[in-house]
Formats: sequence, structure tokens, C-alpha cells
Amino acid sequence: MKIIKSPLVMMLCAVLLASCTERKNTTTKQQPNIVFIFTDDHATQAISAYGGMLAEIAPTPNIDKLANEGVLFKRCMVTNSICGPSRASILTGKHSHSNGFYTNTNTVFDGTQFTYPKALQASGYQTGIVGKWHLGGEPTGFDYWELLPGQGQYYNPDFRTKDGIHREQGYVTDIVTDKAKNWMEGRDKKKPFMLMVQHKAPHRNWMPAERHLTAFDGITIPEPQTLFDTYEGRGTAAHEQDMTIEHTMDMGQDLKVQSMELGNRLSVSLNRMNPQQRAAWDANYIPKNKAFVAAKLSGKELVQWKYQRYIKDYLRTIKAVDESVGELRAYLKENGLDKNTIIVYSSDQGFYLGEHGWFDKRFMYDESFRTPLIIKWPGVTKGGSINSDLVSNLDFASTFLEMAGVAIPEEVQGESLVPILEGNKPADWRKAVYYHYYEYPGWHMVHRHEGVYDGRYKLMNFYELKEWELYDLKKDPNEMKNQINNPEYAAIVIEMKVELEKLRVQYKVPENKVQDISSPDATYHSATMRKKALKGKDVITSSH
Ligand code: SGN
Ligand code: CA
Repeated sequence: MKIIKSPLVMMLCAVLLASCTERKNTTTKQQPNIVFIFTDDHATQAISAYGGMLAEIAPTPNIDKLANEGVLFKRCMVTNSICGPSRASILTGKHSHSNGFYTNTNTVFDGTQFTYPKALQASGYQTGIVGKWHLGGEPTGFDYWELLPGQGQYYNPDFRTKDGIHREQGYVTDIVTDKAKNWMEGRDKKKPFMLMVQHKAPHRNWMPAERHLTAFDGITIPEPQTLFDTYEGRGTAAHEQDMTIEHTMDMGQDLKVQSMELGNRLSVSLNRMNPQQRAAWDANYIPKNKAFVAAKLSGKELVQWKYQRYIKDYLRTIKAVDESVGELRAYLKENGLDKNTIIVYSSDQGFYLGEHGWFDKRFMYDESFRTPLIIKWPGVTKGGSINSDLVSNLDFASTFLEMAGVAIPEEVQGESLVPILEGNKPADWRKAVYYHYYEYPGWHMVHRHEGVYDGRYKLMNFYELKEWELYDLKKDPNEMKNQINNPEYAAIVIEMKVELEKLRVQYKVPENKVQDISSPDATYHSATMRKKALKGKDVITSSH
């Protein structure tokens, strides 16, 4: 055959070839990789891209950049605002009563049931998980797992693998990031992958990396409007919790002033440090602690000081998380993986950053019920999109499966977010989400409750207390006024009760009854027992 070498013909051939390849790519689309970066207790209030009081201060340039290039979900609500149960809902796409994992205590996740990593693995994905697990037992559905036992440690953490436990030197967020990169580097490059990077930070007791110890020094972080909430207009549960900055947060492990309280728990963390880490730590905290002790603060001023130390340490741990997001993205780019890798950023639940005078989570009130969710899917999501649809951590499993082109089993309760990510929200998208918290008695003593939220109204049923609460978040975004007995809201109360019942039927929720799913050492963590245990102990004495 004669080859025509005219430049025009060559150019036409090149154009034809390019269009053929392009068409081929769209028809036989490669399965995308998924990097799911997940933190522990990262409130949306502490991500600049979410706006709010800390928008100027939150140290999240890399997370914000991800939001700028992807979709930020403003209303991602959790099924049950506590670590293990949230993670179990994510793995299974089911509510706690359907996956059997109700609380953090006394339970091991049943890994024989359906999980999305198992389904992805079965369909040819390589699957990995590194960092916090908090579901007991050995994970199923992962080719690689390397986990922090229990809550994990910030400095020189232990890791658990099939071969047992070993200790690593360094700061937990950095080590988890390095392990994630190492796994991606050593994976079978012919297969798509799904990697869960599960950071410990910014979980209690908020220990920053050496390089971030002095961040935010010299500035005063704004206080939330409700820091001195008296819970007037709320029910028994808000009054009886044990999670205030004022009474619950301790001067030892939480605020790093001294280590005498609660069995020397700060010392446990400090004793893991090497001499260099310890020297950096002491050089930072000791002078600040001396100044604090000398100031002899009390009452409101003491709470304000505690808030400043708490929020600064919390944000400092987030600095390392944000760097991790940047590093993981840089790795993907350098290795030509960025175009075909979906990045998801989320947390197991939200958190109180002094709102209502609290830290911790558990309540269905907004700060802990809402969790961050940011997704960038190259070629699919439109950069800088802000979505207000009611979505949930219940939806993650279905979403990951549909992204990978894997069938979603009928039993899964969550919906796939893929149509929303593509900009085609289904007309029949859910109008309300269902919530249920069970861990009572237990840490922080938040009474059991279930509820329904439709984006404006929130109905909560503290069924063991026989108390209902209704909030109108449009008029009362801080949820300060329970409207359950206000005649003006009588029709809304009925509508919301009907909605709650509809969701209970849809999700097959069993009758509420007291189940033996609480913490065995719960009484110790009640406010009264804590006060008794500490009675006679000098709580603000030494600087360590
Ligand atoms: C620990 C914390 C609690 C926290 C639970 C659950 N206490 O017990 O403050 O509520 O974890 O957190 S600590 O003094 O040990 O840090 S969760 O994120 O795992 O659900
Ligand atoms: Ca958590």
C-alpha cells in the first residue's frame, strides 16, 4: 500500500486518531481510584471553606483548595454522632440498628456482613486502610490494613497489623500520611484502588506536632456566642450532659497544665515522647502554664482561658491534617494519578468548639450532627460547587460503589451521591434524615435520643426521659429555644412526628427499649462520680 506523506493527510490522520482515542476513552471509562481522607472529630466550623466564625483562622488551605476544585456538601448529617457507629454506617451504608454497631463500647463490628470495601475488593479493586479503626477485631475487605489500636496515640504511636503491634517514631498524622503514600507506591499498578486514610486528629486530647506548637500564639480566637449557655429553654439532656469546657475538660490531659488528674493520663502521652519531642513540648507549655498559674483565674475568666487553650490545640492538630491532604494530592499529581483519582474529605462526626459551653459530640444538635464532606471527582464534579441537599454518611457506601461501577445491594439503606455529583439531583431525593444516638450511660452522659431533620425543623425524642424537643433552625440556628410546646408550632410538630414514623418504618427501626449497650465504666464518667473521684485533689498545682 502506498503511503501518502502529504502534510495535510498526516494532519487529518492525526486528528482522526485523536478523536478515535477520545471516543474510546469515554465509552470504556477506566474505573477511578478513590482516596478517602477521613478525620476524627473535625467540625465544619474548623474548615475555612465552610465559613462561620473561624473562617479566617481555620488552618485549612489544602482542604479549602479541594472544595474550590470539587463539591462542598453543607448538609452532610450523620446517623449516630459517635466514632465507631459512624464508621460502621459508612462501611455498610446502614443505620446502627441494621449493622449492629450502636456504641463505642462492648461491641466488635461484625465483619462478615456486607461492606463497601469488600464489594470493591471482590470486583477487582485493591483496598487499603491506614490509621484509626475503632471497630474492634480485624478488618475484612482490605488487602492492606495498618491500624492505630483503640483511639491511637499522637506521639510515637503503635500500629496493629496481622502480625501484631509495633511502635513507630514520629507524629501520628505524618506517619499515617507516609504509610498511605508507601502503600500507593507499592500497590499493583494494573488495578484500580480504594484507600482509606483515617487520621486520629483532631481527636481529644489535641496534641499538636512539634512544628505547630506555637501556631496561633499571641492571638485571641473569637468565642462562640453560646459559650456561657445556661440551657434555659432546653430539656433535661442538655442540663445533665457531662461535656462542658467548664466542668468536664480537665487541666491535665486536655489542657496540658498538669498531669495529676484522671490517673495521670497526660503523663501516659508524655512518657511516649523521645527527649527531643519532650524538650520541644516543655519549652512551649511550661512558660505558658506558669503564666496561667500566676494569673489565678477563676469563674468566667477561667472558662475563657480554657477555651483559648482548647481551640488553639485543636486547630494546631488540624494544621497537620491539612498538610496531609496537600501531601497526598501532591503524591497523586507527581505520579500521574490525579486525573483518575477521586478525593473525598470527611470526618466521623462534627464537634462542639465551645458552642453551648461544650466540647465532644453525641447530640443531634447541629455542630455534632453535621459532618464535613468535600468530593473532587476529576472530569465529573464542577469546581467550587456548594451543595445544600440533605446527604448523610449513610450514603458513602452506595456512592463509592456507583463511582466504581459496582452494583449496590438492595439491603443498603443509603443513596448514591453520584447523580448529585454529576449535577443531576433526582427529583425524589430524600426530604428528611433519621438520627439515633444510644451510648447512655457512658462518656459525657448524653441521653439516648432519636430524631428527624428536614433542613429547617428538627424533632428530637429523648425517649427514656419522655421528652421531645423541636427547633426551628431558620429562626433559631443556635437551637436555643425548644418549641415543642409552642402552639404556633403545633402543626409542624405533627408533621415532623409523621415524618419520623415514616423513616422508622422505611429503615425498620425496632421499638426503643433500654438495651444493654452502654459503657461498663459509665458511672465513673458521670459528672457526680468525677467530682467524687477528684474530691480533695488539688487540681491546679504544678505545671506538669
Ligand atoms: C474518648 C474520649 C471521649 C470521647 C470518646 C469517644 N475521652 O473516650 O472524650 O467522647 O473517646 O470519641 S479521652 O479522655 O479518652 O480522650 S470517639 O471519637 O472515639 O467517638
Ligand atoms: Ca470521632
